[in-house]
Amino acid sequence: MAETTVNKKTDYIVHVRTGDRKRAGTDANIRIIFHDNRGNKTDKIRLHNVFKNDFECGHIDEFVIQKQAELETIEKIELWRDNFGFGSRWYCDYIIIKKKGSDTEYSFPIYRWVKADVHHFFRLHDTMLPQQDPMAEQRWKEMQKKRKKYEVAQKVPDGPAQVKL
Ligand SMILES: [Ca+2]
Repeated sequence: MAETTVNKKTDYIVHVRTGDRKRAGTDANIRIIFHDNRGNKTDKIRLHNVFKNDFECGHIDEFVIQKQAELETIEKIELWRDNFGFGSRWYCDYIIIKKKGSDTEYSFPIYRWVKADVHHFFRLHDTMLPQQDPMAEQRWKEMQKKRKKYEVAQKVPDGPAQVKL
């Protein structure tokens, strides 16, 4: 194994937005692994709040993930779900990860249906340059479209700041 071992642990804050389209919400179990730029990764993490119905249509859910490997730059996420519940299908808009106590956000635009029992890999959109992207041309174009959509969505919180000028 060429991977370096991460002994240091840290907590992460994860925000997940479920799409507001029809039947976007789910009760399925959502699991995720974070991968960093050095080949390190977290354990399998179940995104789950005990007393809350997570992943409902149009909602942003927050998860506090404790004591996971302290990664450097989170470059990639591995995301999957099971088939639990009626209408387990799930449309995810995006996932944003932060290390607790840090302002750096790792944003993963998704904007797609997450199929059951398939491990989906998503890359950090800020670092994805065409020349580094091993994915096919078609895939790249698709991601660019999603990225544009994501940026538009992100402009909403900036609105009032622009008005202040
Ligand atoms: Ca739910």
